[in-house]
Amino acid sequence: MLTLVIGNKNLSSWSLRPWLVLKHFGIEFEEVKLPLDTPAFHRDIVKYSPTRRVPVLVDGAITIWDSLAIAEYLNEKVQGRAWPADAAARALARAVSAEMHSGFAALRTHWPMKATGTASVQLPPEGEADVARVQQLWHEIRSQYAQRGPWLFGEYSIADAMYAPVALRFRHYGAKFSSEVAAAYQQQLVHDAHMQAWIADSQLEVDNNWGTPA
Ligand SMILES: N[C@@H](CCC(=O)N[C@@H](CS)C(=O)NCC(=O)O)C(=O)O
Repeated sequence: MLTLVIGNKNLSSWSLRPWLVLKHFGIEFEEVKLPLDTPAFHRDIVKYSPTRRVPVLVDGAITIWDSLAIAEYLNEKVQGRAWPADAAARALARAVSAEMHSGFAALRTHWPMKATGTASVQLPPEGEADVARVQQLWHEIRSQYAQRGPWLFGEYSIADAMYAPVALRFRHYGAKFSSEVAAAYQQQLVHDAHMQAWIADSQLEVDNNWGTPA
């Protein structure tokens, strides 16, 4: 049995990614949730992760930290089905996933993920540039792959999980869309049943003050 250690569902964008990959590919797992920025987190994370960060996946004697490394490990568990089947789409899916993993610093800093609620926060120019780049990328790829299905490359892939937290950021901060195609894809990510379950759990955390130090 796999164990995925995650942070608060309302806050932990990196945790959401592998959680969605597990759900979308029907891989059974046990979820362990630690409250970020609390003494309990620092006490318990050392039992699981050498980096003291979430997410971390434990599969028997194997420990995998970092969301993209976990996604790649899960891809092997499903015989490569978590990336697009054709080589050109797969190469592009890997490129945009890596771009998400190592980029968009201004967007991530100024619009931290919140799975619930709304807020109005003005982005600096570099944050606006990140928003524009995400929307351009979504517009171009969705326009190319629309006939294959509703996800970024048609069928669900790791690329969709990598961009899922951005869909929640756009929702929370009320991002304006420059493209209807990009706006429709954001709705696809938000209204996904697994995403809705994550959002419902996030709302329970907020309602119960879960993870807030006493
Ligand atoms: N590159 C890492 C980032 C992981 C990360 O920054 N996790 C944050 C929460 S979303 C964390 O564990 N923070 C706790 C801390 O730094 O004490 C990944 O992709 O998994």
